[in-house]
Amino acid sequence: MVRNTYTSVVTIERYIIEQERLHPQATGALSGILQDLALAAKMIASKVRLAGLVDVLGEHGTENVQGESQKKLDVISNDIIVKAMDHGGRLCAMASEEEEGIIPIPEQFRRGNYVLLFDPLDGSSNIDVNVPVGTIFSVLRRVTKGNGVGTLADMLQSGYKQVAAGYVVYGSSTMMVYTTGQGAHGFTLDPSIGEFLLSHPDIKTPEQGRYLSVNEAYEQHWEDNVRQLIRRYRGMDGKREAMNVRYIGSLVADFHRNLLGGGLFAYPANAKSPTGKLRLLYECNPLAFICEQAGGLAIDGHQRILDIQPTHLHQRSPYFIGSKADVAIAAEMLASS
Ligand code: P6P
Repeated sequence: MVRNTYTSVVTIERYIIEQERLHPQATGALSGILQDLALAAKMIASKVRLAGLVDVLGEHGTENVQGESQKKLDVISNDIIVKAMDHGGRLCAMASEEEEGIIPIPEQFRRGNYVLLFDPLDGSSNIDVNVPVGTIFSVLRRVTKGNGVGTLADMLQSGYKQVAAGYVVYGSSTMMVYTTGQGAHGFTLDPSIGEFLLSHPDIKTPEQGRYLSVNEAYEQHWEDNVRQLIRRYRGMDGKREAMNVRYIGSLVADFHRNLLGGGLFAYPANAKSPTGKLRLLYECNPLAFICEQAGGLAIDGHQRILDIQPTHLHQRSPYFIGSKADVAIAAEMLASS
């Protein structure tokens, strides 16, 4: 555990190296992946910051695999990450919310022993109205032998197998939060020098929180026990005090606020999305890793998110994530379903 013993400025690059030193057997490949992701985050931040000024808004005219119309920034962010990550020699494949299949590492580049899964710009439908959006990433060690291109088997691993995970929130400031299993650490971008600086070492989320983030417009489409659960969080059954509802419709922004302030984000299954809306591999798993490292918990209503054995690259999952005591109520009240 690297304590923030520094009173001076610590850049993300330096912190990553210091964490690497905790593992004498480390080759530096994972550090390289994280440093390249920090570069990609700075590049995306520069685009997002100008979204209102440059004619980047509006439909790109293509649709992604989810059948959603793509904002140009979705495509640009996806391309930025692919181009920042494909030649470092540490990855054998990537997967993105914006692309149907596996993204191979081009033949001309060396391949490594990791795979990267990411949502390049989650919540992008909010860009036009200047609501914070985010990038989410997950890193796994390849499980297939040899040094060929990574395969689906390398991607379809349970979340507890992640070796690193993180997110970037492009909000009032740009922050990158990551974990390699030694705590969750937050870095704030100082755009005047183009550096992510350590601002939130070893984040711990409150045991019980004040914020409830859920889209209650779906109440009529929830199972009855979910309806009862949300009533409990809202203090309507007299069993606990009411939580403050905060829902901005941008997963990374809602998650980040609750991680720091305490609370619960819920995207239950509903009649329209019978397996939930959020994507297991590159949304639910990485944020669950971060949340557990900060002392929180993430479940699908029946089991720990990180224990789910994936079967499809873009599979969805019901999602309850946040302060441990708040998620425990969900585990208890949904277990019977
Ligand atoms: P709803 C954005 O489209 C997103 O994927 C997440 O960022 C966000 O939490 C969720 O969907 C919002 O979904 O159905 O409440 O609009």
